[in-house]
Amino acid sequence: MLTEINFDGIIGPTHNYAGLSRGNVASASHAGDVSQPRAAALQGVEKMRHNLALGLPQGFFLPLDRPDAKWLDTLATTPDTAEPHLRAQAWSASSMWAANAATVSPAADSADGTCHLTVANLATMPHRSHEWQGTLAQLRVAFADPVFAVHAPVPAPFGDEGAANHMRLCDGHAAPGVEIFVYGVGGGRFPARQHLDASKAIARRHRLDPARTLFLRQSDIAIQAGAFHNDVVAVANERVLFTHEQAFHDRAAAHAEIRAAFPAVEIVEVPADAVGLPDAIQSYLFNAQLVSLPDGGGMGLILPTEAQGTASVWQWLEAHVAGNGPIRKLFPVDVRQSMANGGGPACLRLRVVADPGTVDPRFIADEAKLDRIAQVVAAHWPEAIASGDLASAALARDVRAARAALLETLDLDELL
Ligand code: SUG
Repeated sequence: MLTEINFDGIIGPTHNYAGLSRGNVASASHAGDVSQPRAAALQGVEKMRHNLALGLPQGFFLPLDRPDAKWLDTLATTPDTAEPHLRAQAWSASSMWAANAATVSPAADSADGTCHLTVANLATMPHRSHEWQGTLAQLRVAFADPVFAVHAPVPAPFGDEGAANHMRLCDGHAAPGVEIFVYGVGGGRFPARQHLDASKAIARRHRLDPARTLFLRQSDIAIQAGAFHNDVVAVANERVLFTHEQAFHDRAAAHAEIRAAFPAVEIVEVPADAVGLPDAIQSYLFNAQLVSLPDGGGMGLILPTEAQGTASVWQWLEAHVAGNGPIRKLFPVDVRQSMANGGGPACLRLRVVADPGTVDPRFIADEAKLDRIAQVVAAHWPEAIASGDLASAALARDVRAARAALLETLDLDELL
């Protein structure tokens, strides 16, 4: 049966705070902090456990091999000898944010009836620009069944950040949908990481129907306030678009285009005078998983605990739930370690509409497997990493061994 599966990126043993993402307020403000990779990964496992307990199908992706010696080799250096900024870029555990792994178009949207995945090039940020090779290798294993087509990235310099800038409206996940690509235009203080040419290339490659494909410009105000991806200010699920008033460049025109392409849409808009962009971005209100709960339970919002701690945000949400809006239930989850690098619950997952039986079962989670993952993390992930630790050859060996232990436990050592 076709269903939405959320694949979460398991948080890798090199998780650290190097302040690498310009335009990402959390990453910049936590630069130099001591990270807690073990606690971070366990928070991620708990989130998966939580969603599984709600009855939602859950998968996962593995951390990539870091520090990335192969990438440093292309720069004629090594983890031991690299300059500190390159070393930090090689150590980043940023593949945890699976929403940036790929753009996914379900089979129902494509002219060839195939589920298409294009791995993101993440070309704008050096520390993320070398994720795609490892991610592509993994997607090719997980989605090897011929119901899927896994594509290499669009070429740089056309920046593509994957599903974080892509939304889908539909009458049920298995039905044909309207796909919305949101791009930014550069020139401001912070970079626009999703380029229109990249989005259009993906839509062509995925053989989407132009009448059911929209390209909307993200507002400059949102980018400059720190919304480095659209999923920091908007999220969609089935007929519902949950969005901030200032998410799109031309709000009225964007809403009109959306309504014309998908008349059944229900736009749930949070006005700027109820929740300003700074509160929306700091709390990650929109970087939430908007999910259809099983057995007609309506929609739930899996959001970071920071949203509960932000008065304007929580007031708006409680009023919405009390007022019988489409979001019926709120589920705060603790992903603080990821949040401090700008990654909320929605960043940590990639949505794929598929029959779980067509996915390599090694990537599908159940309670027992999550227990095993948690055990490996507890035994092997470093407790803390300070910025000076990245120069340690011993730590580099330990984190490699930690990842290898996880891959072996999951019978995925072919990806070592
Ligand atoms: O690309 N942070 C990530 C956060 C990605 C969030 N994803 C979505 N919004 N979907 C980024 O900016 C911080 C890394 C550092 O500073 O070490 C980082 O890469």
